[in-house]
Amino acid sequence: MEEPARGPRKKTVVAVVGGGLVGSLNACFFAKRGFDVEVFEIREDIRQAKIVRGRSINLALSHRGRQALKHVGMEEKVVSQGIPMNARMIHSISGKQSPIPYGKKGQYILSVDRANLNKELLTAAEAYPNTKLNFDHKLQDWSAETGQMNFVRLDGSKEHIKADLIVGCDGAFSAVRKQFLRRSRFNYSQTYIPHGYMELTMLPINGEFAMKPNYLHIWPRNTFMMIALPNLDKTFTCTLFMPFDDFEKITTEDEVIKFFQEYFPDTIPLIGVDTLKRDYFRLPAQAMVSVKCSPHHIHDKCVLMGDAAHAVVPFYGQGMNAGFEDCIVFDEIMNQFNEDLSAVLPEYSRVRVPDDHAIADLAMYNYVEMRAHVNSKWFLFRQQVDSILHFFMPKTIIPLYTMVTFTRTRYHKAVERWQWQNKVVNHGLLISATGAAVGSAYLLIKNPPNINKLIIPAEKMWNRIVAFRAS
Ligand code: FAD
Ligand code: EGU
Repeated sequence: MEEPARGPRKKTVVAVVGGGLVGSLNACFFAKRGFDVEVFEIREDIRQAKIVRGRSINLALSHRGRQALKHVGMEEKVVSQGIPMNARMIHSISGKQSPIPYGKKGQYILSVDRANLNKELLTAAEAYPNTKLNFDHKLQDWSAETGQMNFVRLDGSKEHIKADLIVGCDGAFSAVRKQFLRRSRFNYSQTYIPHGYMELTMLPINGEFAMKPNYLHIWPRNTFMMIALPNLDKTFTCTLFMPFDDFEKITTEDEVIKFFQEYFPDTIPLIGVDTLKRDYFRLPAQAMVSVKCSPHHIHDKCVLMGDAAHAVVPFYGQGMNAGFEDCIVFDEIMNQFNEDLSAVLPEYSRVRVPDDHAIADLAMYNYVEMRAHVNSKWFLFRQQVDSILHFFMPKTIIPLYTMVTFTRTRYHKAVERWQWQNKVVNHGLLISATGAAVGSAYLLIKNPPNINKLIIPAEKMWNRIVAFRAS
């Protein structure tokens, strides 16, 4: 890499491995600081490719992600291409729809198109004169000693490239991370959950959205769940979450329809019987993995961000948001330590690991919670309890999803606060229950009931038992 005559610039070369959501955003952050940035991405340029295959089609963008986009001047552009979702819409089996707002008026999350967001970020990164995008570059391995990376291209050729800093943004199955695994005192855990997911498209009906657009539609059915997010082209992308075992039990078109008739009957006319039969078998269900590791860096040479550092299950809508926030946190520490990488990288791990672990745990916790007993009634009930408590004690009780989704409260602080709130609430309940018990005891002593009226005659009791056994 020759140094072109382009005025004063730093010698430090930053290699961003992975040109996905976090990699392309991170390239902007490093380019803005004036580093020489090289992005290496295994795929072809998605802005030219005709078919983009990838993971989920749309995503929920919330406060943390927006703040990161704002740092590189991309917030407005991305927001203008997103669809606000002001509330969830809970669909019960009977087809009843109940909205639950995310917060006050004007508090909303955004449904954004993954491919479009990625394209915009690549274009933004490329606009910096000190950034170069290298597509069709697959990282094979690299050396922590020399900083040399080995790439393979589609034509089989190899390239060996050196960088001062390697930023691993290559996703949940990170090749950059592989080198971490060989080192002593590196912690690593990965868990596949028994659920898979499948995406189904709900087309517009008479040129209009098939359901209300400004909602995150949810069909909670204990072990099954479906979620739908709106797209700009007036379609919805429905994501069905279900244990792999159950996906495998459905093998014929008729079984698909039967399954939907039983659990998601209101969606059949909206998706359409034929579309449903076709889409269900188009792609097999996809797996979901949770990855935690620490530290997130090696010396002053390499740092992991985004899914490469913390793949989380999607049950909080935070994977991308957390990855985007990684970029802000790193940037803040760069300011604090004057871009001295030997100080910045350890500090980044120290500060960020607890938060990345916290969001991975929260997402997993919510997965377990949802599949255990969350049907539409329970979901409505829980959210209502939260908002009632918040209404009466707005300074004391803040719902967990609010802290996670609408603030930049550090994830691990949000968890601590949530646990504290639960204690306060349980304590409150205990006091009320004790009060109620003491109160009733007092009233009973004051007005003793007629014992004879309380004892149920044996014959009546027998009738009850028979009735119970028959039911
Ligand atoms: P990726 O998006 O995986 O990008 C990694 C990039 O690296 C890719 O472009 C890949 O081609 C490239 N790469 C991989 N290996 C190499 C290599 N060896 N050499 C070179 N390049 C390589 N998050 C949210 O915030 N909100 C949501 O609503 C949401 N919903 C989700 C729903 C589902 C079903 C799933 C599965 C995830 C969801 N997420 C959501 C999470 C989100 O998709 C991820 O957190 C996000 O994509 C992570 O971005 P990333 O750039 O770190 O990784
Ligand atoms: C899952 C898959 C509702 C997109 C968690 C809420 C999600 C998303 C929720 C997917 C749920 C679950 C929250 C948001 C969001 C809710 C949240 C989950 C977007 C606790 C495209 N989750 N998701 N919680 O509160 O905080 O609405 O695939 F069903 S956005 Cl599982 Cl806020």
